[in-house]
Amino acid sequence: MKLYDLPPSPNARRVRIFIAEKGLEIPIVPVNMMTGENQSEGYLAKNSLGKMPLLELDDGTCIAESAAICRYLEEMNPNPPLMGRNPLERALVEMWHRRMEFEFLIPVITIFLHTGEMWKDRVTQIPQVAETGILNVKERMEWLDRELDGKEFITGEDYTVADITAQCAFVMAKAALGLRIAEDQPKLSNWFTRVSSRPTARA
Ligand SMILES: N[C@@H](CCC(=O)N[C@@H](CS)C(=O)NCC(=O)O)C(=O)O
Repeated sequence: MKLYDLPPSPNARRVRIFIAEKGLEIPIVPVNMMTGENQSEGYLAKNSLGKMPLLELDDGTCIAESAAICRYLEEMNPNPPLMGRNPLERALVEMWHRRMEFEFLIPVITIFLHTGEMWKDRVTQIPQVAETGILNVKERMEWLDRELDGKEFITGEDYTVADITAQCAFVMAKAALGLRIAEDQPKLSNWFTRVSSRPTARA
């Protein structure tokens, strides 16, 4: 098994953190997007969208999409559980995971695509998309601060894939967009400190 990786990518990072939390050792193959390696015939045969991360199994089966990779690894390595222990927990983790993906990770990546210098020649950048996106993400940060009231982690007591996806979104928001958690959001800020201080956070 090997993981095709794009080191600075938040999607790749969430899978790396997931792997580290599981205590798995999976060989990493870095893919150089800047030289177009992900658009090579060989890579497109593995993932026709040319995106990373991608998990290739020993029989050659390729699993793209971070959430699908995490699902496979969870099923194959149930401990520690990162996607819930029973039907209800699994549904609630998925609910929060999707919220973290749709409300934070995808918007943050979209803002970066519409503002980042490196995307200038690859994407038609529309400043208004970024402006609206920033306002929406800020609003969602206020929402999440309220939602974290009385909770250790996004879904409750347990650290899950929802936290992993959210922490990757917040790291990117800060590093690439300068979008920080506001001072009057202590619950969100404390949660971020908690997840960032886990040994796997730099995976
Ligand atoms: N929905 C996919 C998104 C994967 C994705 O967009 N990866 C980006 C990096 S964050 C990528 O590989 N971009 C390369 C490109 O667009 O050329 C997932 O969850 O894994």
